[in-house]
Amino acid sequence: MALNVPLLSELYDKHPKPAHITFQYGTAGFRTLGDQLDSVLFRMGVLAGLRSKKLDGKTIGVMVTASHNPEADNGVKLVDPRGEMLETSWESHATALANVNTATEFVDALDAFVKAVKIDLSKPARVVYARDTRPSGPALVAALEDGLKAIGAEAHDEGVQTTPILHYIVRCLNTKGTKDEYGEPTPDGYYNKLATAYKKLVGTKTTLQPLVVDCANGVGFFAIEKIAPLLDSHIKLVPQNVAVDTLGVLNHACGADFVKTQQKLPPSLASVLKPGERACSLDGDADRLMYYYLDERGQFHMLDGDKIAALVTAFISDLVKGSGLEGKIEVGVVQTAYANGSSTKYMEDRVPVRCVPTGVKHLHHAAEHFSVGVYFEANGHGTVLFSPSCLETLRTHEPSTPAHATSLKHLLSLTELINQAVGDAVSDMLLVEAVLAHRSYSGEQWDSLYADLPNRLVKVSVPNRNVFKTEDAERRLVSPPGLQTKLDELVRKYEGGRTFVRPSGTEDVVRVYAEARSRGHVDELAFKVAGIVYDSQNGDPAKRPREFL
Ligand code: NG1
Ligand code: ZN
Repeated sequence: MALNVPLLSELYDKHPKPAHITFQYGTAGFRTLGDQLDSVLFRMGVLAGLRSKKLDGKTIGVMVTASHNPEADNGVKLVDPRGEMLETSWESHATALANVNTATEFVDALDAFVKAVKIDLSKPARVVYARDTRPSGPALVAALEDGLKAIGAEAHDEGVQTTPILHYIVRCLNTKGTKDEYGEPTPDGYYNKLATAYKKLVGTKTTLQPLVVDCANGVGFFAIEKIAPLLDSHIKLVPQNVAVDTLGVLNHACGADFVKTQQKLPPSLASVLKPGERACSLDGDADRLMYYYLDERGQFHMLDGDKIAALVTAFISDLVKGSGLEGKIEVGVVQTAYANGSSTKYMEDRVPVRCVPTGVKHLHHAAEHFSVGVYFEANGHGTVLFSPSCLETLRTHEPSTPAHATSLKHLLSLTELINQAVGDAVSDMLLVEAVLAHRSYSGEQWDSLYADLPNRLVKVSVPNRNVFKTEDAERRLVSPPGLQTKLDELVRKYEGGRTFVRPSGTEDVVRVYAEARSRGHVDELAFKVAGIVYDSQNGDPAKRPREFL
């Protein structure tokens, strides 16, 4: 069977590539202004079909979202059969296809690709897709559908869904009828699975105070609306920032990224949250989660991905001990260089900890090496993975005391509650709430597990961020030459100082991270480093950002 060249060419011409743009499949797929992505979506439809054919007709997912980015942005990423990110080796194929300039080039590139990776075109292609609430979504989905048609894929539209629900559905579809069956492949299947597991886990524990949930004016609101009634009286969710139909408000002055980067309360919650109360923020596609609370004096305190990881790791470790499985199940933690130094210390005192480069796929793969692998990025994206052998142990273990049996039962509920495919704000929120209920912790008690070192993240615009190359899980620069030595000299002057510089995988900037013992020091350190980075690229002194001086 051959490619349908006339159809591919005809539909290709409906989705011309804007001139002078080079697209790149980065850590979160393609991401840029929504109105520039039409050609990319068409091509990703074709590629998703080919990926499915290559994997013998397994269902591939396509998610149209730009997550926490501004509303005008959009993006697309492919989801592999077990609900994980697209295999790395295909990222460069995606980039290559996105950048060809004519129908002939496109068909030739497809032809060469089909031969090179040995795709049997007679195999079926199955693709399921969804989008977030961005206004550019429907048109981009139409372009995607043309791509799916051009490659002859059987396509299924899940409409507007959170990113984690799409990943969940992909995993369910591909495991249906196998021993790894993951659940009913529908959004309702997802809500029921999570709600049932949550209720089992909290049982008769005292109900916590209502939880304010900032939905970032995005798709997360739909998920909260759907799951809230299924939780009965176990927890009351109070959704805020729910204006999904209002233009211009998605992720604006709200949401997980706002809280993490601004380290403050979304202004819209100022009149909602009272001293002593906790709240959380989702991002625009509901795969990131940030918690926070106001102390008795009304002061804001943030509980980020690192704090979530610490809370969950300690809880799971205790359950493993409590069920008599210590030594048989190893709990480990995976972080990136952005993890707060205090969190790393807290974890290292309890469990093995690994540091990997930024990007969910790195964290996910490293976490798979533990029986229970907890991974969270400081920005609130993360989950907990249970290895197949751990699941087997949990299912077959014979508890020797009633206390062992209770802990075992809780561990089994956790394997149902926690999304095994990808970081999931709704699942993680219920996980946190369950642990808080078990521990009888307030936000303040949770926060006191360790004290964050003051930290600062700064962006620097440079002409070409690709000249920045790193090693040691991005903690050190190897290029431009000599720059790391300058940073080493500088950081030595700050007590508890740590800094690193890396090119962003999702924005055209270089990121500078710094931490130190005091707020004043960390700001000074971060801006000095940013200045050094800017100057190293012969940045125009007249345009040097004032704060870098
Ligand atoms: P980049 O732009 O590569 O720093 C950002 C986040 C990552 C990850 C990706 C994907 C930070 C500092 N970086 O990556 O952790 O979440 O986006 O969305 O938060
Ligand atoms: Zn997101």
